[in-house]
Amino acid sequence: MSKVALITGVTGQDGAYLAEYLLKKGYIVHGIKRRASLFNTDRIDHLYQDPHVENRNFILHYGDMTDSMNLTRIIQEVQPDEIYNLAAMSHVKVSFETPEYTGNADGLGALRLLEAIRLLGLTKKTRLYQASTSELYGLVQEVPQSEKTPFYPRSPYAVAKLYAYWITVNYREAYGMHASNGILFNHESPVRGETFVTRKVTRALSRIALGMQDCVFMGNLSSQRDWGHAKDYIKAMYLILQQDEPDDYVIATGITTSIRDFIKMAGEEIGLEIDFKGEGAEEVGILAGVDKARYQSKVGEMNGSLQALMGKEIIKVDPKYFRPTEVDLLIGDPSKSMTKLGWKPEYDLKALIADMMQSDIQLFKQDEYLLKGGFKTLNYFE
Ligand code: NDP
Ligand code: GDR
Repeated sequence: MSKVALITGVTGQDGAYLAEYLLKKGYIVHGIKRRASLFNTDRIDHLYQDPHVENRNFILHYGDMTDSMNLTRIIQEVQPDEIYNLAAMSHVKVSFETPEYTGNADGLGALRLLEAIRLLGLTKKTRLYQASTSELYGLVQEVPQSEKTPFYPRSPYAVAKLYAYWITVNYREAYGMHASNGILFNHESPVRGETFVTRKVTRALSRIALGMQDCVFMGNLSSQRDWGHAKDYIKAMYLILQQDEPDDYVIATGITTSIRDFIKMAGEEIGLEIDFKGEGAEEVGILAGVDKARYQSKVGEMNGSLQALMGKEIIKVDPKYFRPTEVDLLIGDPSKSMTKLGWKPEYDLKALIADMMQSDIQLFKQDEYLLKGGFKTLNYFE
């Protein structure tokens, strides 16, 4: 008998990779997607199965983390062996603008799932994975951050996730549920949301390299993050639910890098040399040179627009991207997950950047073609 998994947030970065991974393992995968006025299934379209065909193993349900009745009904129908709660308003900066909604979806949303499992009498059958986050550590108490490091959340998002973390622990202790937290540090990929910093950079540098854009505005360039590849991190989610006992695990690489250095590395990947000067809101990144051979092998023939940017400011800072309270430094200690789960990441930061840059260069080459043909208007969002 195939195992049955239910993934909330299946249309997101992690949901898409996890759904594909579980399908390959022979699972029947159910996913919850939100109703939107436009299609929002780009990341999972390759997994789509015609609803009129019998014996599907990938099934989508409309739902929302703010709707208890909807979640309870879906869980009753699906009777899942495993629930992966990945749905969230996941943007830290946006959570300052939508704090109540974020608390409802990200905090109470987790409670709604746990309570549904309990009320439906599924506590012995259904295991739950809660997508917890390194944002819980917030204001630096110690580095590297481990399962024992105290939390100090610094945004409405992180405070909501703190509730979700503890309600997961509480249901485990109170009702003996197999409910676990993965405290995942930042993880990225070619399908990372466009407004998170890594993807914003790989998209902007791709457009700059192709002569489609002159400059990009960024926020705090000095914060440091422990970045891994989403493909590696979803495997840890799966492993956490396969353990005999529920528990909480840090998933990280143990290496931290500043936003500034990430930009430099992403530039180097395609042959762009970027030098930074100045401080704070006055800091700029200048296109100091182009390694022509590397550019040619990664991007193609160099065009005049890029030549014209030589010596110019291609990175600028706009304080509108600063956060009211920032998380300055994250470095995770993954020793527990490595020892107990046998988890080990395959991608390092260089390989992650190569994957993202290659994908975005390809994406904007297609855009360039469509723009030239008059089939598209230039339209990008930060
Ligand atoms: P994404 O933002 O890419 O995906 C979030 C998913 O949640 C989307 O499918 C989104 O739907 C869905 N969603 C948002 N609000 C609701 C709602 N009210 N009801 C139902 N679904 C909703 O996030 P990631 O894939 O990057 O992250 C997955 C989870 O892991 C999130 O909970 C995030 O907070 C957490 N996390 C992420 C880390 C990272 O570095 N990526 C690190 C640590 C934790 P739609 O597509 O319609 O917007
Ligand atoms: P984060 O990711 O807040 O760590 O949350 P994000 O990529 O948004 O920011 C990382 C750091 O980069 C700085 N920064 C900018 N950020 C954005 N988005 N845009 C900019 O222009 C910019 N310039 C500098 C930020 O200030 C910050 O310090 C992510 C999300 O996936 C969460 O859901 C998840 O829980 C955590 O990672 C772990």
